[in-house]
This record gives sequence, C-alpha cells and structure tokens, in this order.
Amino acid sequence: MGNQAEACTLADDTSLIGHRFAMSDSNAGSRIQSSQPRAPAGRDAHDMQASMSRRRLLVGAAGVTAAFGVAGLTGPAVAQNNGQHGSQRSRAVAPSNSLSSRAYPVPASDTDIARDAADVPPPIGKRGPMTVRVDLETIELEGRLDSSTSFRYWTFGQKVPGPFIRVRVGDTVEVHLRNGEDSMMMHNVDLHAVTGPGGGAEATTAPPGEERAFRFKALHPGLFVYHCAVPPVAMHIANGMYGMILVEPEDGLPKVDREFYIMQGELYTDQPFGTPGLLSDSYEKILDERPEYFVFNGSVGALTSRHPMRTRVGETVRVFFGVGGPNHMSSLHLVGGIFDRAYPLGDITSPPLRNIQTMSVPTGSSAVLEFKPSVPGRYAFLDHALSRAERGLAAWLDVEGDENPEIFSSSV
Ligand SMILES: [Cu+2]
Repeated sequence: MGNQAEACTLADDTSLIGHRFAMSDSNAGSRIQSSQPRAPAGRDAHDMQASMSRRRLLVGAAGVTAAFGVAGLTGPAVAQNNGQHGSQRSRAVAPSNSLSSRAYPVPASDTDIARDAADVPPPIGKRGPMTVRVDLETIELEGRLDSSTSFRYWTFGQKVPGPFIRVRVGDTVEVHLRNGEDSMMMHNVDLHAVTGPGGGAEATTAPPGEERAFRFKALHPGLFVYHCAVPPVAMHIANGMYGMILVEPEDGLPKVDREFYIMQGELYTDQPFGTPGLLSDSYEKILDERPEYFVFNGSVGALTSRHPMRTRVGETVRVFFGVGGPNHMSSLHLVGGIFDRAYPLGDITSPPLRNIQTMSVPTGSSAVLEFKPSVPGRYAFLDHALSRAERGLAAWLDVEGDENPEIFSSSV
C-alpha cells in the first residue's frame, strides 16, 4: 500500500501526523492499519518546545488535508511535512542536556495527575437493569511524574488511571467521549466490557474539541480494562490512557469496608529514570518495550507519599487492580499480607482463589483481591519483579489499630 511505504520513511511524530490524516477520513479503518509508524531513526529527545512544534505541525497538517483532501495525500506532501519536522526537531534540546536550563531552571509541573486509590464510586445496590450515561473527557496535560520531574500525560479526566466506571450486568451503557479543545491528538475508548466492533474505539474516535458517542449492553459481569485505541495504541496507553469498568453481577459484590482502585502502567521517556525537568516520550523505547518508569496510578509516589491507602485492623479490604501496561504484566504482591480471596483475570463470578501470595495479572486484564488486615503497620503493594520498585512502582497501605501480638510481635 502506498501509505505503508510512506510510513516507512517517516519519523514517529510525522507518522502521527499521517495518522491524523488517516483518522480524519471517514473510511479510516484500513488507513489506520496502514499508517502504523515505524521506529524512528535516531530520534532526539524533544522538550515542550518540540511538543508545541508538533502541535503547530498538526494544525498545519490539517490545513494540508483541507487543501488536498485525504485522497490527495501524496508522498511529496508527506515528505514536505517530514522535512519541516526534521528541521524543527534538530533544534529541540532535552531539558537534561541543556546548559542554559541549569542557569535558568524551570520547575517541573506539580499538577497531580495521580488518581487517589480511594476514588471508587459506591456499589450499585439493588436495582434492575437501566440505561446509564458515562461521560469521558480526554485531556492532555503536563503533570508531576516524580518530585522534580514532569511529563505530558494523555488522560481520561486529567487523572491516571481514568475514572472507575461502575455499572450492572444488563445495563445499557451510553458512552460519550469528548476530546479536549487543547488536545494535540485524536483519542477514543475501547472498553473490554463491550461486545461489539473495537470495543467502541471506532465509534468514539474524536478529533480535538469534538465529541462522539456509542451505546452497548453490558452482557458479561467482570472487572474490565478500558483504554484509548488510537494508533499507535501502545503510545496512547503508555502516556496514561487507561482505566477500568466494573460490571457488577445481578446481586452485586459482597459488602466490604474499603474498596481501592489501582492500575499499573509504564512510562517510556527519552531521558533516563530520575532526570529532572519535563521529560519527553520515547516511541523507540515503546517499540523496544524498555520503560524508564513503572507506576501505580500514574506517577512515582502516587500511592505512597501522595495518596497512601488507609484502613483499620479488622476491616475488609477489596482492591480492584488492573494493568494498563501497555507491555509488562504484573506479579502483584502485598508485602506482609496474603490475599484471602483473589479473583483472577477480572472474573468475579467464578469461585475465587484462596490464600494467594502473588497475583499474576496480564496487560489489559485485571484481578480483584480481598483481605482483612489483622496487624497494624505500613504495608506495601509491589510488583514482585522487584527491579520495578527501583523505577517507581510501589503503593502503601497504612493499617491503623491495636497491636495484635498473638499474630505478630517484633519482640520475642
Ligand atoms: Cu488517545
């Protein structure tokens, strides 16, 4: 295919532009497939300035589309953009490599994109099936990645993960996706709870400033991942576009005292882990599946120093856990705790596994974990692939209450 041949010659950002052309086409399906970007050749790190250049280029590209029409998108037109972008990119300097940035340091954004794990809507309760409207807004924003590091996230609702959606089996769900005015990219949503083409992705693909909607019937109970599915899908997910939808069974889930919402993801930055300043995304590292950061709920410290989970001795705890990925599965472990019940793969209707030390959760999947802390203290959720703890992956559960020396005592 012509487009495919062109895409081979393009650097990543330019391919995204190509994709944006494709997505403006009403017959975009085949073009989406054919405009998959390839690994960039020697891509430089780019900073916000470069990102803004990309935005200008995208706007410019849209103009080209209007002038020539998508059918008229020819090799030379794309090559022109590519050349333009190349010159922009050669001027882009990563913050960490810029000498002037040491003399005039710009503080990293402290905007908190981390979703509090306690941000879970209440159980559905007793009711029959009904029609439920879900509104999602996709927002791109610079947010805190670590104490002195920020990143330009792509989000559902300015938080990572996106909002926890809660419906009942048999519900008709009307999903409205609005792409923010300031977005640079197309976005959409593929919900794994959907039975239908693309999980709703094609039906919700929206350019900046526009809204799309579709409707589905929730046929299967379970805990399902949703994510943006605009190509390159891995990049949209890596940059923060994932969340979960719980489809409760007819009688709901057993009552517990606390419910928490945690998702694991990876961030691929041009700059090495720990570099201060605004970091840029690395498409090359995404293709190589070599993340710099592993995070729970979007950022380093999201569920430790920022929003630690809290409970009390004797309370029942349920964790809705999912892996956005895009590439690395999780070996979820609670240090100093054992999961009384674990529902693998988001299956909440089969009998649970019992007495589980570490739960294996694939990407694009989930697990429900239940336990009752009996000894106070600080507990940590980790991926037992423990190198990832050195790259940001940890969450704290603080348990308050009376000591229970019969079960645990540090003095013998
Ligand atoms: Cu997206």
